[in-house]
Amino acid sequence: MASFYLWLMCLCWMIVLGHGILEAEASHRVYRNLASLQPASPSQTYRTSYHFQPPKNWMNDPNGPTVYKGLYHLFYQYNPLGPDWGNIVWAHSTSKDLINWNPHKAAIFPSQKGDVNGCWSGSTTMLRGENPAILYTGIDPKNQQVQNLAVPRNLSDPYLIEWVKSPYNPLMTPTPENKINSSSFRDPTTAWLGPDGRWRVIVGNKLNRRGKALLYRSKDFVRWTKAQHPLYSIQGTGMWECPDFYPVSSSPIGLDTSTIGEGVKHVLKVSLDDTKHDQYAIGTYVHSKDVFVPNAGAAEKFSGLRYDYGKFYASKTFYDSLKKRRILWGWINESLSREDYIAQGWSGVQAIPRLIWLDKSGKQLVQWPISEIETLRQKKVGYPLTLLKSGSTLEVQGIKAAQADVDVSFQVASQLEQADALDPSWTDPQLLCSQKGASVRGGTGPFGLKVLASKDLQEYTAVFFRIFKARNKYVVLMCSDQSRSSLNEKPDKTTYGAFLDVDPLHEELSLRSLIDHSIVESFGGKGKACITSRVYPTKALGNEARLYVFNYGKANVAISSMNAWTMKNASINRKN
Ligand code: DQQ
Repeated sequence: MASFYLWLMCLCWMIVLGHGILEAEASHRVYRNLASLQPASPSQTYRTSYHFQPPKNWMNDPNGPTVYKGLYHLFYQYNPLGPDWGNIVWAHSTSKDLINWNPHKAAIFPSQKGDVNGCWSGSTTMLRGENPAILYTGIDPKNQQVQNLAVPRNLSDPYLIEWVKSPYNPLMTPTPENKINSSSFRDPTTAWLGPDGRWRVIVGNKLNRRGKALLYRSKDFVRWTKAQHPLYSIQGTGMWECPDFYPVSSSPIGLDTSTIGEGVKHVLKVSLDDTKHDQYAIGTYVHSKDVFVPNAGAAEKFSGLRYDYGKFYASKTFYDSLKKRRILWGWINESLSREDYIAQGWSGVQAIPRLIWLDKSGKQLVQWPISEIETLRQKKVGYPLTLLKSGSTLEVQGIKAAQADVDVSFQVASQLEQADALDPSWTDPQLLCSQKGASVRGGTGPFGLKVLASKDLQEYTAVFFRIFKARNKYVVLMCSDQSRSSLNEKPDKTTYGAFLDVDPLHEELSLRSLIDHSIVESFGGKGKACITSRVYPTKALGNEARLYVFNYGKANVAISSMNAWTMKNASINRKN
C-alpha cells in the first residue's frame, strides 16, 4: 500500500513537471496536464444504474476477467488521478453474480522496470490446479511495450487482493532480432495448453500495415519463445489490439480455452485500432501447425463480422467454469467531447456481460445478456398480441423508462409484399441506416422502439428494423438512430446499423434493449446482431424519459409479444 501511494506521489510530481501532450503509441493520446484534472465532484446526470463503472475517473479496457473460488473478478484499465486516459493501473472489483460489484485496491500498478511507465491490458489464465496467472503489457523505461507476469500472493484469498510480479519480468520483449515494433506489441490473451504440454499465447502486433497475432510458446509460463509464424495476420488492417482466441460450439454451453476436438470451432477476435471496431472470424485451429484457418470467405478483413455494430471495444471473453459458459466483456467509450467528459469527472462504462456462443448456422456468433441481469427486473408490463398500424406510436407505460429492460417480437410475414427493393449497391448497413433513419418512411419498416424519449418526442433514440426485398430473399436491416438522441449538439450522434440474418417470412423479429440512462444495448434476432449506443438526452432524463413502440412503414406490423420491466439499481463499486 505504502509503495502504491509513493508511486502515486511520484506520478503527481511527474505530472506537475510535465506539460502538454505526450503521444502514447496505443489508441489513446496522453494529455498529461488533463489526465490528473478532477472536477470538484463527478456529475451524476449520465451515470448508469446497473452498468459497471467506477465512482469517478477514467476507465477503458476490461482486463483479465475470471472466476476464482466462487467469486468473479474484473480488472480494468483505470486512471486513479483523473477522468482522462493516463497513469494507467489495473483497478479491481469482485462479484458473486456479475451484477453487483465490490471495489478493491488496484491489483497491478507500476512498480518494476518492466512496467514503470504503465500497466496496460492483458488476461488471466488458470494454470494447472486452478491457479490464476496474469500476463499483461508493461511500458518499460524506454517506453517499449513488453509482456509481464503477475501471480496472487495468497492463493487462499478468494478476493486475490495482492499480486506479485515475476522477478523474471519482462518475459517477452521486442528486439531487433525478432523484428517486433516496440510500440506495437501488446495485450496478451488468455493462454491455452496444447496437447504437447506447452502453453501458447498470442500478443497483438503490427508490422507496417500488417496486423498480426504473434504466437509465443512456453513449458513453464515464464520462459516464452516466439514462434516462427504468427497464429494469423492480415495485410492492411493496422494494429491488432486486445486479441482474443477461444473455442466455441453451437451450444450456449461454453468451452474452456484449451479445448480442441470434433465439432469445435475457434474464434479470433481483434480490436482494430484504426476503426475502433471489434471484428472476428470463425475458423479452425490447426494445432499441429499452430495456425488459425478462417472459414472460407471469413478471412479478408474479417468479412465485416463484429461483436457489436455500435460502441464496444477492447473486449475480452473468459470461460466461466462455475456455470460452464463463455462470457464477453466490452468497453463502451463516451461519445462526449474530451472537454465534456473531463467536466463530467468520469469516462467509460462496461457493457453488461454477455453469454457468447456459435450460431447453429456456424457462420456467426450469438450474444445474450447473462441471465443474472434478470434479477434486477422489477415492475413488469406485458402486452398481448397487438396490431401496430402503419404510422402509429404507442407509449409503453407503467415502468421507469430511463432504466428498463424491454423485449418485443414483431410478425411481418403477411406484410412483406410492401417491402422496398434493395439496391445491390447498398452493402454498408451503417450508411444505409444513416440515410434511412427512423423518420424516413419505407414499405415494411421502420418499426421498433423509441427509447430515452422525451414526451414531446423532440428527443429519442430509435432502435428499429426495416425490411428490403432482394433478388430471392428478404434482407433485414437493424438500426440504432441517434440523430435525435439529444438536443445538445456536441456529442457524437453517429447512427449505427447491421444486417440481421433472420428470415422474416418464417421467423419473428425480436428486439431486446437494455436501457440505462445514457446507454442503450440492443440485441436483434435473439442476439444475432448487437448495437450499443451512448446517448446524452437533455429532456428525456430520469422520470421524464419515455418508451414508445412505433411503426413508420406503410405496412401494418403485429407485435406478437412485448414485455418491459423497470430495472432496479445494482450495487456497483460503492465504498463500504
Ligand atoms: N488500451 C490499452 C492497451 C490497448 C488499448 C491501454 C485498447 O493495452 O491496446 O490502456 O484500448
